[in-house]
Amino acid sequence: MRAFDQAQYVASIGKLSQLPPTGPPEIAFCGRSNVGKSSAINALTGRKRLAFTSKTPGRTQTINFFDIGEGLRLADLPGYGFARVPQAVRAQWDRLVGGYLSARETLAALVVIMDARRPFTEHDARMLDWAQPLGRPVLVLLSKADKLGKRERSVTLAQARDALAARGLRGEVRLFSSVTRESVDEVRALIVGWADAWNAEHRHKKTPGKGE
Ligand SMILES: Nc1nc2c(ncn2[C@@H]2O[C@H](COP(=O)(O)OP(=O)(O)OP(=O)(O)O)[C@@H](O)[C@H]2O)c(=O)[nH]1
Ligand SMILES: [Mg+2]
Repeated sequence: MRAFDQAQYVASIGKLSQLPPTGPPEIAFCGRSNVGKSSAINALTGRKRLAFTSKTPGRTQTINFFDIGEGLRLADLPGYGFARVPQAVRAQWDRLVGGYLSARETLAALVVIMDARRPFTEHDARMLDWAQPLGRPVLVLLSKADKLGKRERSVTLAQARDALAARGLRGEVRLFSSVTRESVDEVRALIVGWADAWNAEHRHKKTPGKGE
């Protein structure tokens, strides 16, 4: 297993023109504001404050990149669906996140994080409709699963799997908690699998001497 605990901050970008050069396959973490994207990255890397978290929705406004060794990069995306955000900020989100997701050649997979207590909101559905044509594997994490009771857990999980299949998305669903670290090991393994698959598929396509 790759060294998640040796994750390194790479860059924060507020404009597409600032994107770091493509390198390792990237796994993008998207989801509504305050759903726990940055907390999930911290849980996966075993670090408290690698990605900044906050009780105030809309904390992450930039795309933040973190390298896990040489063959994997995580991208923490700004959240969507926060009602009190002015229209100009929303337009900026569309440009930045939409532009990144649709054009980044090294995007290997998407992690779409939803609140396990209120999954598949209208905004989440739009995000998945967005993701579908990208053709990348999708992992839906039902976050804050520590807040669910036993019965709610199985119902939520089954409903989420159905919702994903109904949209024709290739992917996985897991209950997740940054607090109890539920599913952390499994999610690490899924991410590494997608990054390795991406590396295996793209490495042999490289033309020697031309770089990437
Ligand atoms: N109980 C519980 N709380 C969580 C969990 N994950 C995150 N939180 C809390 O939810 C709040 C938001 O977490 P963040 O990780 O900052 O959320 P985010 O999705 O990155 O938010 P934005 O950057 O604003 O889009 C914080 O108060 C976290 O402590 C979890 O698994 N369980
Ligand atoms: Mg965040």
